[in-house]
Amino acid sequence: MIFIKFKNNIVYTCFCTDVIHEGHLNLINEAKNYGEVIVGVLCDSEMVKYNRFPLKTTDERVELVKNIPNVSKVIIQDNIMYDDVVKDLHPDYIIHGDNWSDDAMVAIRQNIIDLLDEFGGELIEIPYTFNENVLKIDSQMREKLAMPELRRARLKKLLNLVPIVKTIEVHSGLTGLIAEKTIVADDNHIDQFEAMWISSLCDSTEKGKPDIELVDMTSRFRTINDIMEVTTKPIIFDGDTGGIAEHFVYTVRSLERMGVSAVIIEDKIGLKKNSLFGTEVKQTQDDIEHFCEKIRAGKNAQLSEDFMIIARIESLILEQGMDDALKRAFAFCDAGADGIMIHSRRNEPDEILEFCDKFRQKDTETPIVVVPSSFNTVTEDELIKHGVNIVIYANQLLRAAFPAMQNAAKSILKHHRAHEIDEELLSIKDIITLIDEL
Ligand code: SPV
Ligand code: MG
Repeated sequence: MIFIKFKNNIVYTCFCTDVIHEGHLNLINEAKNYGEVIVGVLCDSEMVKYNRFPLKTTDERVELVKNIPNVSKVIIQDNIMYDDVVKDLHPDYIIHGDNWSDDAMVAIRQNIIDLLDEFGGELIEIPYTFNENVLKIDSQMREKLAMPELRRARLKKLLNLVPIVKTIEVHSGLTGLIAEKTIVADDNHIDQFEAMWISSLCDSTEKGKPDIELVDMTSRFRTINDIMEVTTKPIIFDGDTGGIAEHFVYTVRSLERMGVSAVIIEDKIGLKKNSLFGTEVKQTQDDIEHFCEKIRAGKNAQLSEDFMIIARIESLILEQGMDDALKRAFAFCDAGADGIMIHSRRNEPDEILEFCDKFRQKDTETPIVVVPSSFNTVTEDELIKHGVNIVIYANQLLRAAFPAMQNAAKSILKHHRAHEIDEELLSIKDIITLIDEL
């Protein structure tokens, strides 16, 4: 191919990587044939939405790119979509590998094409370098993200990076994969979950057991391990009441060692029942000082800086009133809690939002966690406005699976064959290729 190189042509490409491999070098080599090469480094908060959590800081990633021969300038790209970049730089060319494999990539490609149509310029797509070395580097990056030390620290980092940490319930390797890989993309929006919740309700239900702390810790840790084996996102563990303080300290150590980022314990005592029963069943709230002792014991036992113990307040669930909820929140923070979870089973979010507003009047820092299972009309934007930092979608994957499975079982029984249900099911091809092999 013959290139006519115009000195002032600008060629732009964006990197969202922690390692420069031969694929990137090929791309720059090709780019330099078209003009002056400017590289964008995607900022951390957008990396999280689109790709995966960066292992290096933005500055380190900028430095990495600066050192590539033929790169004349490095900028930080603040949005995964190219609108600002194209308006600011007016690149004559945008160059990209041809690996537009998933919905997110397809949306980005369309965004680039639309912008270049409007502002002038051309998209150059070069064959993506898929060789053993590049694939190995990619899988090493994934493995690193799953290492306990790195995974554990990621929840605290996310709290400073995204407006609200979107957390989805997982109860198995398979649901872990859904949390890890599900991504939505449209014209100007790409998103994915940032963290995973290991719910006591779903972990118990999955085993056909009631949610009364009957599934013991050894079994719950196995669930964690199954999920950890196939994911990299941070984990928030539902620790129920935490048990007695003398046991809770061991739980804290084990969770830390495994790489879990946070445990949430609720201020109930005696036989714990699921909060969504509210006052329909007998449930007893712990007294403030006794629960504070448990928090303190956990914080003393903790060895790493980044593990979080989050105190869950059941006052609204047990109809003890707003003042009681707030009094407990401040006491639990004083005892060392790293966050507060406030729960409600009302259909409207009013009391939760009132709590958040009142809590934030006195405490602007401590992360607030909410679980909008009953008050599910509330949006993430509303929660952000009221100072919420983590939203947990606590049981939706399990609730989605149950009716779908029941429906399939009924259809087979009814028709005495599996043909009628088949088109509602994942195809055989998809199921046998769903799990990546090493
Ligand atoms: C869970 O998911 O197990 C929870 C949240 O604790 S709730 O079921 O709403 O109590
Ligand atoms: Mg629970």
